[in-house]
Amino acid sequence: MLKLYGGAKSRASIVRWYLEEIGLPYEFVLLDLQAGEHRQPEFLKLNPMGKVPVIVDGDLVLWESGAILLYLAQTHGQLPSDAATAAKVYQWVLFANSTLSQAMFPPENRDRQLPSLLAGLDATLQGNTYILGADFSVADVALGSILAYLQMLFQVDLSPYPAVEGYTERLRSRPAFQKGLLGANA
Ligand SMILES: N[C@@H](CCC(=O)N[C@@H](CS)C(=O)NCC(=O)O)C(=O)O
Repeated sequence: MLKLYGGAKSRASIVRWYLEEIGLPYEFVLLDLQAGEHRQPEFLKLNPMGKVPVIVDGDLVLWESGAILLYLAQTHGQLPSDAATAAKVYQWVLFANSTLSQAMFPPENRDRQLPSLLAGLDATLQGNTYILGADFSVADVALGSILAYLQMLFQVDLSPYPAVEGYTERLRSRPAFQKGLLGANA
């Protein structure tokens, strides 16, 4: 069975959300990050960077939540076969994990960068149910997780961006979001 290593309130919850979406059984290995379990030699053999999440799937050891999401999507038939359409999925996963994530910290980034990013997202989401259009995809997990963190951790007010706010509410109502992103140790 696939093993997912994470900490309480860590980005492992992003992967848990997607595992719940695709219905793949997994074992969650909870590390005590406060106690530094992720810096112990045994864990550094899995991820020399000393970060969670990490998955172990058979012989594959993989870290970086975005890479894990894309691997799971590909191995579960959830990535478009056409390269140009798949590239749009990569675009949004990378945007969430780099550009949008970097706008969360430090606080001055939130002031400087978030308004234009949220305005761009709002324009994209107008008339769309999900970020790529009508269908939910792994890109929504990557993006929706960071938007949820912005609300939960930093109380970012999304009301000036009604399409983004509606999108986060749609994602929040999904059972897999509730279980993966908000459930035990999420
Ligand atoms: N870009 C990485 C970020 C990983 C990351 O920073 N994880 C945090 C937990 S949310 C961590 O392991 N922190 C422990 C540390 O840096 O000591 C990803 O998305 O997987």
